[in-house]
Amino acid sequence: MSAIPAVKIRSAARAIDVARVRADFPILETKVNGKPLAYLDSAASAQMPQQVIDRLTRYHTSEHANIHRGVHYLSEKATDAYEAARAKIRKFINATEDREVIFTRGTTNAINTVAHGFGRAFVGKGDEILVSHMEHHSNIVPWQMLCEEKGATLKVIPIDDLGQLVMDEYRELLGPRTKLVAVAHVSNALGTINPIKEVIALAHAQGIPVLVDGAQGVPHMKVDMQDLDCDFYAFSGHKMCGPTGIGILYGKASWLEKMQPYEGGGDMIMSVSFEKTTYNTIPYKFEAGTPPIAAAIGLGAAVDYLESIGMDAISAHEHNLIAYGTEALSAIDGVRIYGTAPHKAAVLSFNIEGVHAHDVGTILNDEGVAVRTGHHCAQPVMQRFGVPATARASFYLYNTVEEIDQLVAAVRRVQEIFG
Ligand code: C6P
Repeated sequence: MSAIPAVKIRSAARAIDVARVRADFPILETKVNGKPLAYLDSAASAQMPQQVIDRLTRYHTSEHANIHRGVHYLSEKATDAYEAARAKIRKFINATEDREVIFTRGTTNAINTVAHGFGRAFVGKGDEILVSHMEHHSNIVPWQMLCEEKGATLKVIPIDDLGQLVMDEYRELLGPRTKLVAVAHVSNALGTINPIKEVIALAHAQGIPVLVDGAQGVPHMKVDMQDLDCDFYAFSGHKMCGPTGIGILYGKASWLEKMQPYEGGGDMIMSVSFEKTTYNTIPYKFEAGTPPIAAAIGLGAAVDYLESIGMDAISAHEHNLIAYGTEALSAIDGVRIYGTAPHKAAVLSFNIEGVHAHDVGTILNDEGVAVRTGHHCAQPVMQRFGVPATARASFYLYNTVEEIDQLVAAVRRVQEIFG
């Protein structure tokens, strides 16, 4: 039994039957050092349910061929499955049209596609790109590279001590030189859920487009492209129960039409001669070469799976876990939590006084608890809070209060060892 009673489900969403969900994830039966695995690292990569693994197997055993290239049976089957996955994802994020959904290798590749395609066309000397202090490196470095190339400037929206965007400063930073705002929906290092709709509306009021890094958003909450009205939204399959090597760039068709392709090669062309090449229509203009077909189909299956559980139910479950985990870890002397915004996703970044985060991670692993340690590819966040690294526990639909108890016991064990 757990020491602290579970926090009440905050919404009317139906509760998750966690035992049933866990039965879909055979990997969660893993034992580490003879102890049950508590997998608390889904912000890095979530696990795949058997339904997704089975879909991948079915593709590989009975549907595999290259797509958009052959008229033969298997090629048509693979093409249909690939395009059906695109349509599922379109519906899942409520984009207007399938052609606004581009398959990429992941969030990083999606953001680079915009930095290259949008940046080359619309950013020039003296222009500004606005990011926030809580961004993942994938939403900093591509813009830095672009600014260097174009003689533009990268501006940074500050964050406060709770890990929230300072919205007044954001308003001040927006101006006639701002060509794009690029902000995370949810911080991977702090868990803060940003007021992304307001961020977008404020930029749009000045005619500035917005890219949302949704790597930690889509897996955990219902997102609606038409409601958010963002211009671009990027996310990764492997953080939402799908395979690695696949991600999505959502873009408004009006922008995608005007952007240059990121890579040249097969499938992104309409015609090629030595004199001139013309490009394919969207989304294919941005899908050069043979894409990760199996992974795209697997991501479609992951969307089916998440929908079968219900995104509201997943958010409510995670809310319970973060509330429970925050209370439990805060109660331990010598533990400091980073990211204490009231509106948070299921990410708990912490340090134990006098112990390096890597040592924490190693001892937690001895106790069967998997967390990520380090700077979480968000070094500016670490600098903001004056630490080199943190240990980060992150929760998903299959995690339990008992696993958080296992984390808490393991944290106490670290303190005993270093005591
Ligand atoms: N964050 C984490 O442990 P890729 O690697 O392209 O699938 O996703 C990059 C990325 C971009 N933005 C955010 C907010 C992210 O969290 C990530 C990935 C992982 O936090 C691995 S570094």
